Amino acid sequence: MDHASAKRQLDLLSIEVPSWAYGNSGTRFKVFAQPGVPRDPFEKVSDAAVVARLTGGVGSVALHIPWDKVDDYGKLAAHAADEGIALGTINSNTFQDDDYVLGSVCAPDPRVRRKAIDHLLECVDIMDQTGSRDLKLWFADGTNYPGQDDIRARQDRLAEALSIVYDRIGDHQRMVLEYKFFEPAFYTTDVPDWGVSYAHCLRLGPKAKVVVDTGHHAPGTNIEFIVAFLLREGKLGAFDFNSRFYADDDLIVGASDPFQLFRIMHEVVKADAIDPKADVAFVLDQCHNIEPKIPGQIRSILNVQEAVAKALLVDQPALAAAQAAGDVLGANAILMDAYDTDVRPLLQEWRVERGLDPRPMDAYRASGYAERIAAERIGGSQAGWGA
Ligand code: PSV
Ligand code: MN
Repeated sequence: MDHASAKRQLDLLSIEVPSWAYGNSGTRFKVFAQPGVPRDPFEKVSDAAVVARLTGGVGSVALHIPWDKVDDYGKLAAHAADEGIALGTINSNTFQDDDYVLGSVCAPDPRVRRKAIDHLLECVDIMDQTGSRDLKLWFADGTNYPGQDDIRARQDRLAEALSIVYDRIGDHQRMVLEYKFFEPAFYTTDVPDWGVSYAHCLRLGPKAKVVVDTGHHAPGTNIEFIVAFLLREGKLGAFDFNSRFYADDDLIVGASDPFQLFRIMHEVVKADAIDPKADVAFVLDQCHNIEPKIPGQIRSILNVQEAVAKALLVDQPALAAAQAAGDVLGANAILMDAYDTDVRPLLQEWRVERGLDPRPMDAYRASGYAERIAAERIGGSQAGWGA
């Protein structure tokens, strides 16, 4: 694709940032506090909007319920609109209550299952107020020991809960079902892989789609294959972008394996799915435990934009011709030529043409925003993972 067309595609790319990336976070060993961290969802939205304004690549911010519960969602949506950002996906939380020790929608106790379903329905009520399209479902459900529970019965319970929620969502809304192969359960996980998510979504209907969280696979999994397959089936609803070295590390997307991110985005570009019309949500799902949060988010957006720009530069007709001719090395070289291109000048040009600073990270440093929030956000309690 030529540079002018690539820039037009970059205009279309809208990434969603997670509210929880701006709060304090850590591992199970320690949560580290940082100065200036938001104390409520309004301040999280303001920080997300800074990332949006500087990068030109962010359209919305995902909320997590109950972490982002507010009395008046209309007020939060108005605040977001004032800041130039929309409220996006509502992430449900069926993993942080003592009742969920044996699972949520798959738990053996019907009372616990009902409680989890009620939470999901409450999330749909919130979506109605925020104008959100997507309900994100990630279940920490599973078992730790062989024989602990009936694997098949748990699938029945899952299917029942999903269909109750599916019946409640509006025609313009969707359920997106995320999979993860282990953790916190270590023997069986009830939605461990894309196949299980896909099978449930297929049965539910067109408003149910699969979420590919890039950190939720076993080492060596070919994620771009999964992406290509789901795109072909029209069942890829969303990405949760992050990167991993070991497990669900939630590190900055593209930090551990930028080539993998490029390969994934190549499949997205080939399916013409950068365009919001394709209804694939590009969401970050990350935490910034040791690095400053807003710059961490800016870096993440730049990484996605760079991967997309490289994917847009793949010479598709030449690639198709080489593939048809069985030219193994020729086809591979065409892909690698695009990956090896330094797209930073192209992205700088793109920003300047859109009235943005060509270097968002420098612009953030120069803005004084970090110093301002550190001075202003005194008192109250800082938002943190799980609060
Ligand atoms: C689970 O690991 C997950 O990826 C889900 O998307 C959650 O919503 C998110 O992390 C935050 O807990
Ligand atoms: Mn996720």
